[in-house]
Amino acid sequence: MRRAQSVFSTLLSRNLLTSSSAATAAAAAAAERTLLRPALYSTATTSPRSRWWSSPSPPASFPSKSVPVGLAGALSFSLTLVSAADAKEPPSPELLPKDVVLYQYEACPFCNKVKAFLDYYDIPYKIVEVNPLSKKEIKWSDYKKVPILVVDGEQLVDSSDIVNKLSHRLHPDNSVVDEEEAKWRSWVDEHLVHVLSPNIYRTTSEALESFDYIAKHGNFSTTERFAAKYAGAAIMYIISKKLKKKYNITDERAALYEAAETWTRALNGRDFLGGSKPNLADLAVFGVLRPIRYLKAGRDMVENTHIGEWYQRMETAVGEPAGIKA
Ligand SMILES: N[C@@H](CCC(=O)N[C@@H](CS)C(=O)NCC(=O)O)C(=O)O
Repeated sequence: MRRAQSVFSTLLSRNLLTSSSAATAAAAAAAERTLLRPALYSTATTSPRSRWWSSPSPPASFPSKSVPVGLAGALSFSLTLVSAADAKEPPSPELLPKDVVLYQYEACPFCNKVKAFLDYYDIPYKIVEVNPLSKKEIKWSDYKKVPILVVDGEQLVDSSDIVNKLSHRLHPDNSVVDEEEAKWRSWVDEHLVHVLSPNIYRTTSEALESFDYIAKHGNFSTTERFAAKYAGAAIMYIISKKLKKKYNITDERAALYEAAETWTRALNGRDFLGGSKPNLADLAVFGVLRPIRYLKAGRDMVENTHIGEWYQRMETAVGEPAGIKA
């Protein structure tokens, strides 16, 4: 990865930074550090549940999920809502943390994994969008990545560890390790996340689509925003080809479809891997896929595999991202 980064730094400085403006150079630095991660999009659908805090609307620039029309469609949609509402697991109020702050990049798959957990369990949280260039919002921490979750003043880092700790807090009596759940959570961190970048930066237009979202929703100054979109898309288009090699991916779309089908097969006819309710593996897969769902890669994935029904059940069960901008 380091070699890929330096290659791209060089390429960028030779070919793209003709004006060598500070903002574009800063965007290049950001691309090296941050934009190696998938450009992600948190989407939303109408939640059947009431929320403690109001939810943000989905970005207008993104196509929203289509809802089936007609009697059969309406019926199946209502049934989905009913079963998803049943799937909800509200924790007892005395176990809920009082103050939760998520330091994140909107586009980060690991951050979205944590958000899927918080949203599913209706844990109210505030969001601090970190500027990937200056990272000034997390200067107070020794940890230089996101997500960072501050729970009642305690710093938690690393998405899977964060979820483990929160889950233990909500279910203190549950010490049994579910091996199937653990296996698929590892699969998300070790396989699924690596398939994402090569897909969302696969072509120049897909890279631009991804960075259009990142530039709009990331914490950038106006000048950084413009530079981030075009320099970031160019860099990531090239880096994604390196990532393909690094993770031995020959056809990125085939790898994405294969991952989606592998997950669907793992469900083995169940609504969720957890059975009638999502477990931590369902939340992890959903969390990392959520930002790409309405990008071209995610649309292609749903059109060409069997993952769509599970994804829709998860959207309904988890509900809208409910974080409040701090
Ligand atoms: N294993 C960590 C990975 C976190 C991570 O790599 N986050 C990326 C953003 S998606 C990051 O902060 N990279 C450092 C940077 O942006 O400088 C987790 O699961 O939380």
